[in-house]
Amino acid sequence: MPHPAISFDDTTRLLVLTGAGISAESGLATFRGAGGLWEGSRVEDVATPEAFEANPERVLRFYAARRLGAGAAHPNAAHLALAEAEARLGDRFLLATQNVDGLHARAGSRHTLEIHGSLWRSRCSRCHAGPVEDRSTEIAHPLRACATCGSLMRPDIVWFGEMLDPAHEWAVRSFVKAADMARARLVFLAIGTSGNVYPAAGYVRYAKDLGAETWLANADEAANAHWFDHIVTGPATGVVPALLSASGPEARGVR
Ligand code: BV8
Repeated sequence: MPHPAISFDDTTRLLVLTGAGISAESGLATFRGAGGLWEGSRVEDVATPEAFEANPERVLRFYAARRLGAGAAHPNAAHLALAEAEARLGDRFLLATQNVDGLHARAGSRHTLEIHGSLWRSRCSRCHAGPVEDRSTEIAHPLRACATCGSLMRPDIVWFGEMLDPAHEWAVRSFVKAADMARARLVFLAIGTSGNVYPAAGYVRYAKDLGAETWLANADEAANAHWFDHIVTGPATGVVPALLSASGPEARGVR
């Protein structure tokens, strides 16, 4: 059975939230579920500021290993479909990703909110100098000192218990509010996320409360599934290009 397509008109706005599942077919592990990252490492040991304080080398090795994997991965058809939808919709499109792998940018997405940060940047754990680009995959000796104050550098990643960048939160909420004020049709599409991690898992409710039509494209159930009007179950590379196929003529050939 063919996957459904979201209908678009000239005023439809699209807010997309992606999670680890969109990168699964690029070969990157998700967090929860069989073979997930949290099976190999406990969140408390590698993805909290306390973990970094207690054992920075273990945390830095975890992220160096993820850079190795992400560096060898390539964007897939779902990443590419989102980049093409952005090119077609322009400022009627906004992508917020929980992923830190950088695959959306490599697929051509230009205006992506990396709400949980990026594997490819590090910042000082004390003086907040940076962030600086970090492509190090050095597992054996992962410690790096800040060039400004000499303290340890840490991944530019939002760990559990840390606030997201207020500018990102503002951008998501403003996009939804602007659609509501303009009485424009807003579609909220979540892709490859289990809906467990807040505040990202709450964006669908915020959008729905302001009138959005909500879609979930996921391989299986999500914890916040009850907020979605439409649930399309399947692999992102099969589902997402079909869902976005009516978002407009090919960007390259737009008349
Ligand atoms: C914060 C680091 C203030 C980067 C991550 C209520 C409100 C606010 C906060 C909280 C709250 N309740 C609890 C909290 C605290 C906490 C939280 O949400 N805890 C959860 C576990 C209950 N939130 C925070 O701490 C946030 N900070 O709000 O600060 C505060 C602080 C304390 C207390 C109150 C307020 C910070 C959250 C960010 C944490 N950092 N990662 C990294 O290492 O990557 S989160 C981590 O989970 C990743 O970023 C990941 O992206 C994210 C979400 O996971 P998913 O992407 O959904 O991945 P998952 O594996 O779970 O699911 C993948 C899905 O894909 C599956 O459903 C699967 O079926 C599907 N799939 C698989 N293959 C495919 C597929 N789908 C399609 N195609 C396929 N091929």
